[in-house]
Amino acid sequence: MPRIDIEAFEDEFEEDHHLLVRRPHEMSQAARDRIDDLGEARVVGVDRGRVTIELDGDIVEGRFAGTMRGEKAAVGDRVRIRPPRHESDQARIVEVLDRATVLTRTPDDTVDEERVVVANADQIVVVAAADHLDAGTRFLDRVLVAASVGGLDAALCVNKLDLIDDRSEVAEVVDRYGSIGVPVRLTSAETGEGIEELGHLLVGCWSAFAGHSGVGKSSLFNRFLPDADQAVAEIGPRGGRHTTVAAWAIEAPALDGWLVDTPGVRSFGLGGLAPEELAAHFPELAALDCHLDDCTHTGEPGCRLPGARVHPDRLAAYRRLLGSLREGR
Ligand SMILES: Nc1nc2c(ncn2[C@@H]2O[C@H](COP(=O)(O)OP(=O)(O)OP(=O)(O)O)[C@@H](O)[C@H]2O)c(=O)[nH]1
Ligand SMILES: [Mg+2]
Ligand SMILES: [Zn+2]
Repeated sequence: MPRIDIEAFEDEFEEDHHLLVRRPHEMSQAARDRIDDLGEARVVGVDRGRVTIELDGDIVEGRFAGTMRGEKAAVGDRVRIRPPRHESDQARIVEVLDRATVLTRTPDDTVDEERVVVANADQIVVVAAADHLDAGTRFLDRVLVAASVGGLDAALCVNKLDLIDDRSEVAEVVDRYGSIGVPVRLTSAETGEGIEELGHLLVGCWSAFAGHSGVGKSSLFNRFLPDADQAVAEIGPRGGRHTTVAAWAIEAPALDGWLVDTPGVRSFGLGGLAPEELAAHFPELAALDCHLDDCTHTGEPGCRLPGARVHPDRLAAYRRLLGSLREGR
């Protein structure tokens, strides 16, 4: 693999140079012939204007038709396609179809320019490192909101279990998120512990991995796809190197499903959300059935929060996010 200046990507990988980890094949004649019949494909990689699509088992390159200028597609998008005009040309994408689910983030909470992380995924698996659990759960609290907004399921995978001796903090996290219906899996991509249990969660659907850089997303991905060869970092003492630079979807026949590896991001902004909408995406707050209209559960007289059983860390997360979204107004 060529050496790339990873620091240059920072958090802005979408706008920067991309490295496709797997190049599409030349389009086979069979694929060309099928475009007319099928007319529909799924986006598995995006590199600026170039889009890689899966067409009934073939991975081919597509491009937007002239009429689509400015339109963006994300990994997971279903697109309507037309055959290439010339021998050397690519399949032409003429329409991005409506999304069943969408996971979006903003660079931070103060801007509302949303970027699509993945479209049409069934679930998002947040990967957290066992030796950086607090950072991981803070990331998870944000993704849970974004997943609720976008209609996906969410799960937590605590990875790098081999690096910790005392698992009491992990057990507490399992309880905290289990009680709000979030499946939690405990793994080590290094030793293989828990990989089978994680696999059960991934069977039969499109799952995307998300999380901070260096938590082990690509390493887990590779556990299910031994040939995928996703770049894995050697993390330096300062950590936080972005090794995966573009989202990529690959079929995992062993799981009868698809996996999407995404680059680590520093922050998962929720700037597209109005502060007053936030509580509806915290299931334990929505379940309060607070009869006050638009209650933000921050001391309103008659609010049902006092006396209710909400985990203090989740309540703190809610208040922190609410504060940050209000500041962004
Ligand atoms: N000890 C230990 N190391 C792990 C484990 N999983 C991954 N690693 C190591 O952690 C480093 C980062 O792993 P990656 O899989 O590249 O992490 P990533 O989340 O894909 O990172 P980005 O692509 O930058 O977002 C590599 O050196 C891996 O070998 C694990 O379970 N235990
Ligand atoms: Mg990676
Ligand atoms: Zn209330």
